[in-house]
Amino acid sequence: MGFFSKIKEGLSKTRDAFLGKVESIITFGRKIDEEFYEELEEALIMADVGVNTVMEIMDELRVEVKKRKLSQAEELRPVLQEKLADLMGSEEQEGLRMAPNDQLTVILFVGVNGVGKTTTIGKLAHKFKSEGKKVILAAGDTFRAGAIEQLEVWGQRAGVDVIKQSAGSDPAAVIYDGLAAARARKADVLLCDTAGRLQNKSNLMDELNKVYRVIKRELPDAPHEVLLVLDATTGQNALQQAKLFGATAGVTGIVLSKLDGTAKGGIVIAIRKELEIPVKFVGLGEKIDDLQPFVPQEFVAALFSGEQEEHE
Ligand SMILES: Nc1nc2c(ncn2[C@@H]2O[C@H](COP(=O)(O)OP(=O)(O)O)[C@@H](O)[C@H]2O)c(=O)[nH]1
Ligand SMILES: [Mg+2]
Repeated sequence: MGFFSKIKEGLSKTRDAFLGKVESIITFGRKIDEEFYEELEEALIMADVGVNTVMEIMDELRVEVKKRKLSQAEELRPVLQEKLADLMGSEEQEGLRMAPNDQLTVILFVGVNGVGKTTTIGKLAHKFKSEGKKVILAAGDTFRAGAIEQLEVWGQRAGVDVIKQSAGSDPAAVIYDGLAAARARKADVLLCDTAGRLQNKSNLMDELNKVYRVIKRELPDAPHEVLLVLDATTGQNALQQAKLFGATAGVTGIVLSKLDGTAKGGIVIAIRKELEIPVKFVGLGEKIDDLQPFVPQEFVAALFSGEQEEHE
């Protein structure tokens, strides 16, 4: 399945809610008036596009309506799509920063409990492996019961090695071991799992800082990416987490997981608009190939693509 059909399928809940609502407001023969604007605004807010972003879109829509002398609601549909697309920026998908010249690339995963870090690592390991890369996973979540075993299951699925220590050991020591193994075995990519807990617990941030410093000390150019995993089903809360982690953990990119499980997929738009951090991947399910690079323009296109094209 190509990116577009995959993301369309993964976005079906958001699309149904969003498009369904938009379609019910933008009806044939309806005039653009205050009541119309209010309903549209509400529909966007319900999809978790974010209040600030919605306000901005609404202002721009009003300007366009005046400029283009529109009076019919249905004329606004392409304008809305255009505005959302503008908002997402025109640049292509931002790939991962990889080490040059076949050197080791180190990627650190951070995020609160249950957002999908370990699952994303498993999916990404599979992706790299199928590109012919040698991948090693480091079981840096030594805190949560069963976390190491869970990563090992993903390692088996993806067919890659997992470096671990016993539960409760120092995460920084595990990552150190991971780096040593990755170098000794001439791996291309090291994916480092970490514990979650709550984002406001300062010991978690201290722990992440220590892990970060150990990586930097061993390999000054690493970590090449610090990916913050956010759970799309938590809507605006995900945005708060992003602000917190972004400020303290040196996050370079976002993975938005569980887009398939929510009608609040508009959160991608809010994240993109309100943060400087690019969304690099979206999680669209629990299976090993349910991770897709995030392409902003295709996201908007998928959001607006109707049912009739579903089975082409
Ligand atoms: N539907 C869906 N479930 C996901 C996705 N990513 C992760 N999950 C599920 O979310 C739960 C928590 O994931 P996990 O990787 O253990 O989170 P962690 O605590 O951050 O490592 C698991 O049940 C995963 O199967 C996704 O993209 N879609
Ligand atoms: Mg985990």
